[in-house]
Amino acid sequence: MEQKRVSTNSLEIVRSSRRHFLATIGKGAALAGLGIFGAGSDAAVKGLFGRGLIPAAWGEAEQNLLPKPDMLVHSENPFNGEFPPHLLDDDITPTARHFVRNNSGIPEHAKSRGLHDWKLTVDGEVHKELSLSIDDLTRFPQVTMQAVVECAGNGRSLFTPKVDGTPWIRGAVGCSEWTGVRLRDVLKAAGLKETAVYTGNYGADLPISSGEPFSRGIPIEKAMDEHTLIALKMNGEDLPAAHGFPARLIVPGWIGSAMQKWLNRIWIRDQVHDSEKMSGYSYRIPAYPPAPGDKPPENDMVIATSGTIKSLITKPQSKTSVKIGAPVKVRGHAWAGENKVDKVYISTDFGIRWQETRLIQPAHRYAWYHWETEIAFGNRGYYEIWARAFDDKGNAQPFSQPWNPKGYLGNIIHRVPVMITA
Ligand SMILES: Nc1nc2c(c(=O)[nH]1)N[C@H]1C(S)=C(S)[C@@H](COP(=O)(O)O)O[C@H]1N2
Ligand SMILES: [Mo]
Repeated sequence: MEQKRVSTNSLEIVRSSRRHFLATIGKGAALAGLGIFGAGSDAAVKGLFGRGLIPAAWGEAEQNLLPKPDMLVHSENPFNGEFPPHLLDDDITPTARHFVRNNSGIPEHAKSRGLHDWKLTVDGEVHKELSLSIDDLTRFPQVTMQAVVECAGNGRSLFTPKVDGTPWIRGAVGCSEWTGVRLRDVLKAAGLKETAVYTGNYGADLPISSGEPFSRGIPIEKAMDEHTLIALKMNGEDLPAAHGFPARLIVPGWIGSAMQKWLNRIWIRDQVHDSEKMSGYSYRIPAYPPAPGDKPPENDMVIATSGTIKSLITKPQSKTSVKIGAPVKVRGHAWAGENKVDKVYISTDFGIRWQETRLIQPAHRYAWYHWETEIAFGNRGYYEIWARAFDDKGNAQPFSQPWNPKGYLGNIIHRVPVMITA
């Protein structure tokens, strides 16, 4: 089940996370004043946290530390936290800025980085059962690629009527660089039987209360796709504890829950994986749009796979003040699940007129597209910058989105308020 929120007030969350952070790291001087919504903190943000800069306190020794500096913490156990859009401006998301989404606790061996008894088992519909150590895995060809990881519940708090579950705003998404081995190379080594249709992925994290451990799966075709990885590194370093040390799946274009962390078993199934998290309302969406608030019968729910067309405005920061006529750089990212981003438009007059932005092609098919433009405002007052992305299949972000019982795959347009002064 999705975890209950610990607080309903995001400012409260920020304060408590910051207090925790200052207490834990004790390097408050360098990082104080970076209140996520704080007016006047922008200069500090730019100085210390400019594009590509990693907070000083987030060195190698602190890679396992949570919360990450300036994270909006939704819950501590299990740990769930995200960043506001203006802190996601980097082209490649630094580990220090990547959201963390856990259904249960982080395994002890991941925290202590113990590898001695770690093994990845591949069993089920295979000719040869495998039990691989990290050394075994590093003998397969290593691949590095940027890939968007996004929680299916990103944007959940923007659904009306409200839905249960971690109230992600817009920051449960990142595009880091992942290094590891192709899942298909490992599956080829095991030799898939003709009966293989789906993977059942398992990790070392145990449920906090009762129920099955978190486990999901992917169809064999996606498992055999050259872009699907067993990742061992994130941004060039061994995976941090929170992100699945020592190994996790990266299933590009698909919802984050497909990307099992602390991976220790891949069970090849002769049917669609039927774990708890593949059933009922878990990571499943209605086959048709229900009336808002209506829960369709379970039989009408289908497994969520690819992400949707989305964009994020990372500059300017929400509530920035600008002078009439002053140039404003607007930029951000866009991504489209299995599809390609075609265009990103922005509007500064509440959606009446739209202007196309410069779209920068991604480093890799499943990496973030970046987009940018420059605007100026001719009048004073409260305005909003709206962004709307289109994919190559004619899909676009909606102004008002269809509802679903768990608030998955929300992609309503992003609106950033700005104050224009004389
Ligand atoms: N073992 C395990 N893997 C997991 C999860 C989990 O709770 N346990 N959460 C999943 C979900 S729902 C998401 S969105 C991604 C989040 O990855 P991240 O924490 O590295 O951002 O991990 C996925 N893999
Ligand atoms: Mo997720």
